[in-house]
Amino acid sequence: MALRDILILPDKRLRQVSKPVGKIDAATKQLIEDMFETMYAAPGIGLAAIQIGEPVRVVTMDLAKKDEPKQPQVFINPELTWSSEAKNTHEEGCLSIPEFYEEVDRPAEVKIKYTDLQGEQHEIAADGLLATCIQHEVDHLNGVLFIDHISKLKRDRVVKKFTKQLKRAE
Ligand code: GNR
Ligand code: NI
Repeated sequence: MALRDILILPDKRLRQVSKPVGKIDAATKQLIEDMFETMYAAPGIGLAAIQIGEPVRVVTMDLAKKDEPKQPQVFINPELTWSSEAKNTHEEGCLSIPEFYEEVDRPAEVKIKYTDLQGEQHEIAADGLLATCIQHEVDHLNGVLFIDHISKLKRDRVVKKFTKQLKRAE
């Protein structure tokens, strides 16, 4: 297991389109372990592999509340196969954009096709927080960040702030 660094805005790697996973081999399983360790430590409820610099289509998630047992979930090559017309607004945050939160409108319900750790395919329906989170993560796999769904004014402001922070740290 290894705790990995999380890429932070405006890191260009966050804009890469991640590649599908072929075989689920030892390296994939190691990556997934690292992702869980990094996600739980942050802490976050979801993580896309590109957030630790690995441009492959793997997502980890755990939506359990603090007082509940862990519910680790892995989505390999997740695809949205359907999304509802009806929208839902949810306040989102992102481990790659620390301490910035904004309301985002997304389809309220989606269907997701994905492969599990055993290589089995599934298709599930999602609403509520799962629908929000899986859309946020599939966006990461496509190089899209939640700030791309907010107003240009707010987006430009947050990108500028993080760009300044990076320059100060250099
Ligand atoms: O930890 C996270 N919380 C969160 C809250 C609302 C909507 C999406 C998320 S995902 C985020 C972790 C993250 O950055 N995943 O990519
Ligand atoms: Ni994110």
